[in-house]
Amino acid sequence: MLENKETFFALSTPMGRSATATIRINGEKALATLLQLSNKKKLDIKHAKNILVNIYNKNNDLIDNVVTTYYKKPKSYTGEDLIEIHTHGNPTIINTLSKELLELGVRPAEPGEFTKTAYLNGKMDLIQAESVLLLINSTSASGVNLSLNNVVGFATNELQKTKNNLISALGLLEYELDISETENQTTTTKNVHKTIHKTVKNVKRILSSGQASKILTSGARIVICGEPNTGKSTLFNALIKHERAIVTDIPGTTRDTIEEGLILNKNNVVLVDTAGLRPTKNLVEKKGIERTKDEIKNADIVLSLFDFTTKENKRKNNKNTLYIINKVDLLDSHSLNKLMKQNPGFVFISAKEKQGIDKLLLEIEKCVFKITAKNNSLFLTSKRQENVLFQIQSELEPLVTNNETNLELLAHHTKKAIGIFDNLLGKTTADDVLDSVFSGFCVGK
Ligand SMILES: Nc1nc2c(ncn2[C@@H]2O[C@H](COP(=O)(O)OP(=O)(O)OP(=O)(O)O)[C@@H](O)[C@H]2O)c(=O)[nH]1
Ligand SMILES: [Mg+2]
Repeated sequence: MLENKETFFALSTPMGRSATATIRINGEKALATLLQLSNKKKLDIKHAKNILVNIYNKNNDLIDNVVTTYYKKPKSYTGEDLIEIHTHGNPTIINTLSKELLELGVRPAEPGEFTKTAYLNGKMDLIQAESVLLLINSTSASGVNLSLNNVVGFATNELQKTKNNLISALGLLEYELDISETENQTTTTKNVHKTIHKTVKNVKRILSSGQASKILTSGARIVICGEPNTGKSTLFNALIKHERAIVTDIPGTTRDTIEEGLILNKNNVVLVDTAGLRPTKNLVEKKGIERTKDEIKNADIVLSLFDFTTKENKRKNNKNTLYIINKVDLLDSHSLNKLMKQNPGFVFISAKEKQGIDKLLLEIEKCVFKITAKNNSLFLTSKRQENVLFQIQSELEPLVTNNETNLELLAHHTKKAIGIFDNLLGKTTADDVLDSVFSGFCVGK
């Protein structure tokens, strides 16, 4: 087992006033450090059991009366000796204890170092480690559930199964290459193709769950777009329920994108107001419009807004776009009925008078459900995982689409794909990849 010779510590709970705060100390000197802090030669402390002790600074002044838990290696989160000190949640106590730990030669942890140590000691694979980060940052109950599933190894097991199938296929190929008999070759190729086909299908399914995963953990990105003056900012303000965006009757009022996180019905979302789309020579407006276009590309759901005077409402059949006609308060019921007949599938609202907003919220909810509901089994949790899965797909897919029969080529690409799977689970991962994974963590996890 890999061992970190250095002992490090971090505050694992947010800094501030609270009933308790937790400082974790990890490494070979963790227990010795606790003895020093408590001024004792020996403590009656057992794995995963709490004890109550007084801790002191080097001048023998009492720092606090604390509950402490000892996790003996290798049964701890990190796989190394780990001590948790639960102090009273006062910043002065935390600062004094931190200062004392530094004096005792315990260094501060880097972001994600506890989880990175757990990974390096084989306590979890990279997918589980990444899911810990997501678990902390998830903004909804479903996001927490899916991250938790991955932390306990749900995704890992599924991926391991897929990798094992490829290993069996490679076994068949290598056996065939050694004793090559033409008749068997056809059966082998058929079986190998079947496995590769299944793997590609599985990889594509996992890839398609990426958007659902992002929505459940970070919230859907909902972008309001349309021509200037259609009432985008008015709708934005109506949905967030305060006057955040500037509204005027001058077309081209909104120049930059404005976003705000909120809960729409039960869904966590990030709502984005954008600059109106129109041809322009104005440099500032042009830049704003470029941003609008980027936002539309990155959106999970687009709210495409028109006002009823727009001559021809060209309705492109874009995925996850809701088409809305605004300012219906200016119409009499006869004209509104006519407009509704002419534009089936549109949502009709008055952002100013807050009419039709409930119906719009319902449509947004349906849209979120459509994207997230069909993907309830396995979830991607990072861009890194997505990139690696794309690599596996591009290694294997051509073999089935080209109906590749050359056994050596089949073996070569299958072997490569197996190697990439190891990358995904983090069994063979370059240091820079690890750094980028763990730098996103908070200190103390
Ligand atoms: N009658 C009526 N007027 C509205 C409604 N929604 C917006 N308006 C008016 O339309 C004008 C433009 O509204 P904004 O919300 O600034 O429009 P926008 O789409 O954000 O415009 P840009 O930022 O310039 O692209 C303002 O005078 C609003 O008061 C509505 O539902 N009914
Ligand atoms: Mg605006």
